[in-house]
Amino acid sequence: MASLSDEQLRKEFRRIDKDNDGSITVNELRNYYKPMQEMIGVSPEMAEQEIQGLIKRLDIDNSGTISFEEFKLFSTRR
Ligand SMILES: [Ca+2]
Repeated sequence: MASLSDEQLRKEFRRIDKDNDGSITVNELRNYYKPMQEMIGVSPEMAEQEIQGLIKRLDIDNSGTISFEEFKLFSTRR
């Protein structure tokens, strides 16, 4: 995810934001991320830890959800 364009980021964001309300909840992130983790052989416990870690890093204003701005900040920082 090093050099994603704004448009790519939006696409990615929309893919995770299942109900399209413009913010990603823990559940939405989990639904998106967990199957991917399991596919590459990560245990559910590890996947859950990853997800919790991601949320903590992404949710800058501690709202419990991830806005596109937060998502973008995170993606461009790496
Ligand atoms: Ca949402």
